[in-house]
Amino acid sequence: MPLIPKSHPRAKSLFIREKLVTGFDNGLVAKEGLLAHGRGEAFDYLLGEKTSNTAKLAIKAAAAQILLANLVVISINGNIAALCPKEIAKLANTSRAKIEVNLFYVNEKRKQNIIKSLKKNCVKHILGTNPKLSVTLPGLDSARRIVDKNGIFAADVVIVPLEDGDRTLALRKAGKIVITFDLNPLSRTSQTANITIVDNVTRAIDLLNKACKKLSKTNQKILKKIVKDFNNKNNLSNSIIEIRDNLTRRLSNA
Ligand code: PTJ
Repeated sequence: MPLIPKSHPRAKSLFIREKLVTGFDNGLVAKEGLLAHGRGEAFDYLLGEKTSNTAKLAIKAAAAQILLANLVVISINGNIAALCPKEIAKLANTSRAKIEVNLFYVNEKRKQNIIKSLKKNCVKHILGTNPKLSVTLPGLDSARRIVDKNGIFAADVVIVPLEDGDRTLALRKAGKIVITFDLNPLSRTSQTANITIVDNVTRAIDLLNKACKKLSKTNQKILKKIVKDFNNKNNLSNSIIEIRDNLTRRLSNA
């Protein structure tokens, strides 16, 4: 008998949780990553565990921004490596993005496990692995400050799923355009990024891939208009309103 029956009313959420636990057992995820996932789950619950129209707007803006970029880098941490390595490989292909491993709870063994796992999932070229190419991102004290000279340091657009607020601010100060996936619309990362996709990365990443494909033939003028028309602050407010409305519905159903 499987531990989580498919018929369980919360099976989807429990399967995602299992990916994190397996990632932890395989040495990809930090202990703290399990806690970070729990916080995400709580917000996902409040958001109704579905991709909202607000998130879809952010996904479209993110795709346009990615297609307009000179150099896109996707920053990989333990949670992302455990949750969606195949989808990350696909996004790197469709958007010509580079992939860089960058950990908050820095640990060389875990980094090597993540690199191995990414390679198994068809990621060919991984940055953040050659100490000779390490440079420091100014204005940051955490281990995330060490970045690759040819990767995050050189990028004009950086995708930072499940990120801590300090680096988002440092990246913005360094003139980068920051795209994030964060289920918590109140987090510092959400509030500081240029484009915040308030959705579970496990749902939104495929939608971002599809949006990149769909817009790939769109001319630059239209892509620029999509980005210009997107307002992150308004979008975040709408995500908070969605949570409020979900709670209000619960109250009236009680
Ligand atoms: O592997 P490391 O060492 O780089 O560490 C990675 C973690 C995630 C532990 C580290 O970056 C961290 O501590 O992150 P925070 O500050 O806890 O922020 C993570 C954010 O991601 C929180 O706002 C969560 O709500 C959100 N989150 C968690 N799971 C998901 C998520 N957002 C989207 N999809 C998820 N599945």
